[in-house]
Amino acid sequence: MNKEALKNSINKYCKVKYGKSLGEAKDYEIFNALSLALLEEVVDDWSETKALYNQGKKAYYLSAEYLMGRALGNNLISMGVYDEVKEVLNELNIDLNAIEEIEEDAGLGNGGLGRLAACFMDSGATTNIPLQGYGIRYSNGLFNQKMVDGAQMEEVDTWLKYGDPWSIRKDDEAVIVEFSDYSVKAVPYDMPIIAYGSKNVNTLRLWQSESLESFDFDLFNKQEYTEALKCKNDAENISRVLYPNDSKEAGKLLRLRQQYFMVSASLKDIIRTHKAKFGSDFSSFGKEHAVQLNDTHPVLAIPELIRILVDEENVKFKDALSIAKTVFAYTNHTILAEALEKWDVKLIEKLFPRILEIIRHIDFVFVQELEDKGYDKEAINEFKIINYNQVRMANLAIYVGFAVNGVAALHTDILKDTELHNWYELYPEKFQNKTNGITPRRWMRLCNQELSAYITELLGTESWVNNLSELKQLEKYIDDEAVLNKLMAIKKTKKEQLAAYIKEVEGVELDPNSLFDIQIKRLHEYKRQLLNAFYILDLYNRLKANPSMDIPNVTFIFGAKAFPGYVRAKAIVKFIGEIAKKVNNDPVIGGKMKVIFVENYRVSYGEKLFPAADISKQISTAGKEASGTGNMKFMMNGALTFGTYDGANVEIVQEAKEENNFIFGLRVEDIEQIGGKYNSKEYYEADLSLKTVVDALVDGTFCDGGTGEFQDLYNSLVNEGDTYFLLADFVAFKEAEDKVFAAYKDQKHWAQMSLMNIANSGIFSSDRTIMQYANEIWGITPKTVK
Ligand code: 26V
Repeated sequence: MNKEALKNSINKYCKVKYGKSLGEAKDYEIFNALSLALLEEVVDDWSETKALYNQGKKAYYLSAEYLMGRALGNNLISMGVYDEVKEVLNELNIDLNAIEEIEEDAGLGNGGLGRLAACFMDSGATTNIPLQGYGIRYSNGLFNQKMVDGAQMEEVDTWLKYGDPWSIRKDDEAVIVEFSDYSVKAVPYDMPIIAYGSKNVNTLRLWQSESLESFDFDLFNKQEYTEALKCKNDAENISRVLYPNDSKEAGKLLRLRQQYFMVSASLKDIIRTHKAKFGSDFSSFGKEHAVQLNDTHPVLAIPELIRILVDEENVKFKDALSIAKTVFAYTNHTILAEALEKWDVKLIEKLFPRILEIIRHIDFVFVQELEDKGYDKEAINEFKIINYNQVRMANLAIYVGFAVNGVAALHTDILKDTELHNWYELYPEKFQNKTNGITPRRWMRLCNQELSAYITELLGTESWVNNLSELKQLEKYIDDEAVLNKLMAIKKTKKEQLAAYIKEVEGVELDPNSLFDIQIKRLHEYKRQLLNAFYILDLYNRLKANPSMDIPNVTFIFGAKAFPGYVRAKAIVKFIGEIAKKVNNDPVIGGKMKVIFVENYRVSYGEKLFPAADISKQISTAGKEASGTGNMKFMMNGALTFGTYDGANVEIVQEAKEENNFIFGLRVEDIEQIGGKYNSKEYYEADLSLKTVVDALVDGTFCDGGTGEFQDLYNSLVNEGDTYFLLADFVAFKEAEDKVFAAYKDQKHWAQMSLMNIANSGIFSSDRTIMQYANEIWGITPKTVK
């Protein structure tokens, strides 16, 4: 990269966009000018990549969520110019770090499923796979979380407020999406996904919904201004927010509209590229295109493809269904019943009656197939796509999809053995496992530059960044004191950096010499943040009773957003806030332990938290966490897993060995065995320390502001069966924590355990995952731009 040319380019964009010299520009203006200057460097490679990919089979990832986070730092790493650009900016008296921090996160997702999609985009580019992402360009991403007196409040996210320099709007490729009541324009915004180590630039195409006309001229002229703008508002609402509240019918309809909007626009786009190459010959469609359905949200793509083929391209229904059966593959991301989508037939009929007709037709054919195979009526009811006037989206996906995958070995086993057992018996050949992964560019190379530099020094090359299994070579330093000391020194640096950031944004002082124990993830009962909270409260009680108790200083950090309508999740946030207040303000504790719930946990906050952790808390009820990916981010950065035998934790300890982690609690088979016989009250009554912390919900120790929320939490555990086995796992949790404290005393051994985790994290690179999708599902090979 030519430094002078880059300086000129930044200056130029600053001038033409803001009419200012660089010296006068605000940080966000510099961010935009710099981003445009960098984009300019990749656009030619981007065009070349598109042309190259158009020559063969392509895969498309359809996802309602992309939790991209910030683009600038990541793109600098991928382009291999981070240090150079830092120098250039230094020479201009600009601090790159401050410019990075001004960027808003693109938070177009909720949690793991959306972040996985973002990691897959990165890995698809880096492994040179012809993979394109499709999604929705929500103008407001996931809400911003404000903590008001320990309780969560939601504020609208305005990620576009400083502009969106990394997207290119493609007006000439807009398509029209039709609903029964009106039609809208889907306008694509393309984001470059820049490969690390090659010239490939992949595309994430996000659709924005706009009105066909800007307003109704007649109505405006009649001075009926609100009515005149109705069509514009209706259209723009479709891509306004992620998961609109669906407690009423209007919200449900909006969600359904969003899903159809996304899949209809994407399929029209795919068909347009197909026709440009093959005209109206669709016989090779499945050889040219593979569509991965990220959970059930994009499953309407199936009837939409059939609709287009039958109604617009003169293909017979039977042939269209056969084509669809070669195109779609479905990933299941959860076994929680509440997340398995079902849509009322009435709603589908209201918005797109033809789609309902097609779904009915598919179901009819499916039932015939089952009858031919000799299934009886009862068995057929289990499989049917439409049942009790609801369309079961997963059933549609599994019947038409040619592959179905879970996201970790245990999760796939559970799908095969229990949740989808009947489907597995019907179509054993469709089922596959694809254990999740994370991109080492963002989750190591960018967010932990100190550790990355040191690994490169030890291995003598940076090739580990896109060949992560090379980390295994680090095992040879297991007894090397200098290496172990350096690893601990780097961890300390990351803890100091986090502490400084938390001091700045939260106003809370943390001790970087204490053990950092971190639980960051969506707030959900099955993830059991409440169990962690109970443990912390119990530790506090013990420390109060015995202030000279022999434990290392410890800092418990939480980060989580609770879904706005999820009352219990919000109550848990409040409860943790109450505990934090009590513990942090108690002079007897004197800094031995501290609790903090950080505000507005998101991708960019995660980049500061993961590298600073000593302990990674992964304590979901066995069988409930499909995979988890935060667990992998912690591991790669040298934290030890404190967790249950669940999701990818199982594979983490398989790789890094159980003795280098802290595994506790009931396993899937234990829970199956206990089954309906579980009596949480027995556990509650059997252990006084447990009873004391559970009672704290209701005995006046803490205040829920008179809402009764804490009483409801209490009831869920003591009187309503404790669905997630918190009380049953409490004692095992405590014992495992004792082992953590004992182990932390031996810093050398701790460093060895940490090294083992880093060295064995290679398999959790999403490069490995995406290559498995390409080889084993899509039948696609890499294509590298020369
Ligand atoms: C989402 C929501 C959002 C609204 C409130 C209720 C609710 C309940 C469940 C879900 C889960 C949606 C699916 C999901 O995000 N699954 C996650 O996918 C990750 C990537 O495969 C995986 O690592 C996580 O274990 C899994 O929970």
